[in-house]
Amino acid sequence: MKKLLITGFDPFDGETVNTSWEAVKLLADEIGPYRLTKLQLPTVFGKAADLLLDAAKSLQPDAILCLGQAGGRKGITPEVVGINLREARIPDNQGNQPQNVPVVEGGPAAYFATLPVRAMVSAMEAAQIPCGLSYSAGAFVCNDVLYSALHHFQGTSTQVGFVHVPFLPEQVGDGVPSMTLQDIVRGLMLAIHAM
Ligand code: PCA
Repeated sequence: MKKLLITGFDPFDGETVNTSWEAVKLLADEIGPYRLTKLQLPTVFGKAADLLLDAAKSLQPDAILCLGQAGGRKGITPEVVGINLREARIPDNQGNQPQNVPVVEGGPAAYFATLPVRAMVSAMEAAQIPCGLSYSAGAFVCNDVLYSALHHFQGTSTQVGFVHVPFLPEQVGDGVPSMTLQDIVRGLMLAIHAM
């Protein structure tokens, strides 16, 4: 079987859960051609990417799919691009709040995700799961991890991608979009099948 390293984040910004990790925990251990290795990452600049790359070094995965929570989004959104920028609106879980600094000193401005993001969206659309491509993963810890992994695996056969998922219904008040954990997990399974 192929090896998929799949990650979610710990709660941040005063939340008690992070949708991304709740979803990872519920995914089957085998999906399509992949055997999954699950890893929780801390919402901390630099540290999250270091832990991911350490895990990848020992696992040697065929693909890396990182998940993060993007409160306010209406659907499951594969990210098209990671940018070489750290710019935080809120502190991370260790109090870091960088402004206008690169993820990788001297690195290119951006990398495109190397997982088939369009096929992943098509598979979810066909099942009427709310979803869509996203052209910005922000400049917080999620983007940090995406850019770092794309930089590290550029030119190798390891495919890298990032998917943001919405809040759960229990995390939001009126007017803020959310998705049930069941729908998020169903969508992610379809997206992984399409990889
Ligand atoms: N979402 C944040 C970091 C951790 C998470 O789940 C982000 O979008 O950068």
